[in-house]
Amino acid sequence: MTPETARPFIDIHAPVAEALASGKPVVALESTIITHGMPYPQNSEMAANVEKIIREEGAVPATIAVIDGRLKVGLSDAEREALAKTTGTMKLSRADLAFAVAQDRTGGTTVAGTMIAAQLAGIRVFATGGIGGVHKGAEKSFDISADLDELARTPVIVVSAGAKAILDIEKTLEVLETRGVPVVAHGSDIMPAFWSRISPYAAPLRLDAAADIAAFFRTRQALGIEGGMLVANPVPAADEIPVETMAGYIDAAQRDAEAQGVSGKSVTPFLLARILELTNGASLKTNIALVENNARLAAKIAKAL
Ligand code: PSU
Ligand code: MN
Repeated sequence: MTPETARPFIDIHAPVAEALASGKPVVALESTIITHGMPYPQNSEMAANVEKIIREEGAVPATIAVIDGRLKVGLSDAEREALAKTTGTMKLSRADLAFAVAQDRTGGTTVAGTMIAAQLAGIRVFATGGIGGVHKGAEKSFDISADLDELARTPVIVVSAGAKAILDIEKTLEVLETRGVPVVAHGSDIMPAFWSRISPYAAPLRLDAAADIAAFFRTRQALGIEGGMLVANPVPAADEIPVETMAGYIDAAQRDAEAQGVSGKSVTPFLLARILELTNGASLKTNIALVENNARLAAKIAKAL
């Protein structure tokens, strides 16, 4: 599965290699959420828990990261824990994944970076929290996440809770449509908004069963239609923060980012950290709950595939 030229740079963790060889379901997990998305020790607890949930569902987790220049597909507990504690790591997307490998650096992989690694390893399902997308004010800043282009080109199913509500969800949906990325809401007619179960926007497509999502993906591949697919899985009702409550915090965080001149790769981590402060940690609790919820669904899709 892995291209010959890529092999010297990739370490596939033994349980993941074994699962792939014997056709068992594998779910990829990103690591920017560990290195840039949550503080220690919650990042470490979340990462361990999500792996546990995937195993409980009968699939094998593969947390992906670059450690000292090695592209790791699946981490040992010790490696995952060390990564969660390491500060000053890179945030690796399509543009800089190979830079980190060539320069022996360490970094968390974004949705785009993780999709590339998953594809290289032959993993077709990936669970995360929220994808990057079109930022509010993108008509001025041009800040559009590389995650969207990756979804358009790399054949991996990404299970998310939608686009982070710090983004312009409407424009994000427009770009996904233009680039031919199917957006499938799981069990809902409405596009979720990460911390909240609903956004003001209709979901482009809806499927209720993991098996149907797997069948849709297989059909797409059979028809020779390239690229990935975004599954938007609403956060469980018990864990959600209502849209109206989040709106004020998001606006405040946005204003702080502008006032402090935050730009580029730092925007998403800055907003997440600021919202965590503003909500007194409630946003983090919801973030963890939705990632766990996505891991569960991703494992079911991987099994159905
Ligand atoms: N979801 C989270 N926390 C995060 C991210 C997603 O709950 O930190 C990360 C993902 O790795 C995503 C990245 O790919 O943020 C998007 O960053 P940017 O907007 O710079 O492309
Ligand atoms: Mn960006």
